[in-house]
Amino acid sequence: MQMQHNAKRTAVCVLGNSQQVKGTIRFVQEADGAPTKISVQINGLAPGKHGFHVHQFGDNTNGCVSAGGHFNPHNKNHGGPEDDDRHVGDLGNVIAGSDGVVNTEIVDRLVSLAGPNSIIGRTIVVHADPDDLGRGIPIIPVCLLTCCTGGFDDSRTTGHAGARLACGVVGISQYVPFLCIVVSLTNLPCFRLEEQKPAKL
Ligand SMILES: [Cu+2]
Ligand SMILES: [Zn+2]
Repeated sequence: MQMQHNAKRTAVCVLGNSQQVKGTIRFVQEADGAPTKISVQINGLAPGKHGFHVHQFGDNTNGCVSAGGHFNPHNKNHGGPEDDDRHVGDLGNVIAGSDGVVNTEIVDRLVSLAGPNSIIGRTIVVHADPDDLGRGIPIIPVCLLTCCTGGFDDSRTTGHAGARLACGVVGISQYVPFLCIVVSLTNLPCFRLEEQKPAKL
């Protein structure tokens, strides 16, 4: 079957740099400027929320640390995915079930696979702790009791999401129909709906 040329782009990230935490993240963007669909499969996490970001560099030479800070091409503060004031890389949290597995889909309006917001060649990081979405700043600016602050000085830069548990670089991929991803989770044979053709770059 001949696919019509369109601007659909796809990418994949294999999470590694960790003994326990593994995962695969797939990205599909139907056209330039369209939201990006992100299917996230991770296992080996502690149950609960984990900060989930795109970091600036695709450099994992020193593990996840060398990936730098959050991908922030427009010089904004850290925030949540729905905020206007956010890093492009701010994808919020993923939530692991009691089995330590994340299996979810995120649709993000800023993350792109081309142009200034492109995350190709950058690093996805999953963190040990929840991302506070930039809201951990104390309401009372001067607070003498440490117990009443509830805020952290890195809330507006990192979301106070703690250690980098696992990471991987986002690379250009061939298009895999979503049905195939779903079917592959069931370990049944996957019948491709159409021939894989690399997107024209
Ligand atoms: Cu991060
Ligand atoms: Zn951020």
